[in-house]
Amino acid sequence: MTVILDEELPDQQEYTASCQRETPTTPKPRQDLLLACQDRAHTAMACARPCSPVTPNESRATVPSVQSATGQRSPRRRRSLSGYRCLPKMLPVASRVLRSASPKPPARVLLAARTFVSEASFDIKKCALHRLEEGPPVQAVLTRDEGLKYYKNMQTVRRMELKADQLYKQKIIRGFCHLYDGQEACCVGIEAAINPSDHVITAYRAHGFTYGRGLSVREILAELTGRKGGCAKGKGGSMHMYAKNFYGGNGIVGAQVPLGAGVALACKYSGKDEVCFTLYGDGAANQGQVFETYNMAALWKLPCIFVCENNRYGMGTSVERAAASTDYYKRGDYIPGIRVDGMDILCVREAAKFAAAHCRSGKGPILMELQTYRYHGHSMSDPGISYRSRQEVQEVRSKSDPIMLHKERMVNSKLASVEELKEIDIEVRKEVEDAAQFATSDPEPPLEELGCHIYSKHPPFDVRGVNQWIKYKSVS
Ligand SMILES: Cc1ncc(C[n+]2csc(CCOP(=O)(O)OP(=O)(O)O)c2C)c(N)n1
Ligand SMILES: [Mg+2]
Repeated sequence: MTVILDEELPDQQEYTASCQRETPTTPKPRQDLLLACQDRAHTAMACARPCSPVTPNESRATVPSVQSATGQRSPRRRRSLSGYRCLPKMLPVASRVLRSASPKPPARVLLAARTFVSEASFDIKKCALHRLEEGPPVQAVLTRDEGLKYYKNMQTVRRMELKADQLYKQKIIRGFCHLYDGQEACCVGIEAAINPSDHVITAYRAHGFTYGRGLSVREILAELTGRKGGCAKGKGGSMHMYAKNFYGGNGIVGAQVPLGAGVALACKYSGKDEVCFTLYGDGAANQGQVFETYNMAALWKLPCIFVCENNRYGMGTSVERAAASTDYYKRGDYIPGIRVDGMDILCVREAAKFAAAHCRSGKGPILMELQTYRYHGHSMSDPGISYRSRQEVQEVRSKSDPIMLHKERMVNSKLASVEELKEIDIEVRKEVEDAAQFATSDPEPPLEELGCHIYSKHPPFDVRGVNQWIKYKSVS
């Protein structure tokens, strides 16, 4: 299997980035010479990439266009000269390549074949089962479009979290902040399996699900920086983000579990074919209220999917030190359960589909344990290496990173090319940069609004102890 590292081909990245910059003052060199150089440089780079399938005998005129994740033709790849504003910058690179490459007639030059399969089937890890005869399938079909979408979504969550880390260290984000990097396959995989009309509730590690439920990076980062363009108007922060059919973002460990069962009760009561994914951590799994909720959900056959995101630690305590049984998928006792590889997006997707179908068929609740890992410490105040070693984190990153695994799958099965995924990376970085720009320049919510939005339907009112805000007028 070919291993693709996250930061592979920095030269290609630099090249593409430089293509986006204008150099209006540099005189334009001869166009015919530039095109020739450009082709050789492209060719050399394509040949150097270990995972690009290559086809002989393709000349410049027959190079197929690269499609972006949205299926649109990438303007940077167009053959017109307007797409090559960077050519003056490319000249030194191209001439180095020309000097080193043996002169070959264009017809014999190798170029990356940009033909992809439209779907591929993969063997996935079998889930361990509890009180179930049959579990999720052990094969999953992935279409090219789905694969590109999952890649982009996971990469967006990863980059957004890394940006949040940076803004926190710059003291632009303050207060609580729990990052989700490492766990991306869980939120993107579940979202891939359910309908927008289904429901999700989670704990405070909520940024990934907020994005998955349809909010933009801009709204999430602006919420983290406490600005009025944030998804809770800058008043909620990291732990209190909401979207349509997404109920947060809850700071009290385990408290969202009974709320999730309540949402599932509403689904059943209103007779809609909807389900509620109720997420909690391995730490929360030891709480009494979780077991009370299991009881009611099973008794009333609620369409509730209990999802325990087992990331191996509750704050600084490992699961072995905290739980008498770490078989979280069995801890609903009379509730059927599945243990799922939470680092593999296809496993998560298939398991979530299976669990949702179980609930929709009226069989009552089901429990899903997702075995995952968080790269960051518990929160921004935890460096995350006093109770676990750097090597442990490194090992998970290098062997089972969800984005890397998905990328390998896509490339090795010819669902996508390395270059194309790189383009998505660039798009994502830009989106996150723009969002950060917004999140640091948008004004804070006006002071006179601080008493609003405490209840959804009531006008602002004096809150005992905080009504001093009312008399201030905002100047921003
Ligand atoms: C009722 C309650 N007790 C304690 C805390 C402090 N606390 C915050 S997070 C946490 C650990 C939870 O770990 P886990 O459920 O595994 O979630 P993870 O952070 O790993 O996502 C604790 C004890 C709290 N917020 N609420
Ligand atoms: Mg945990």
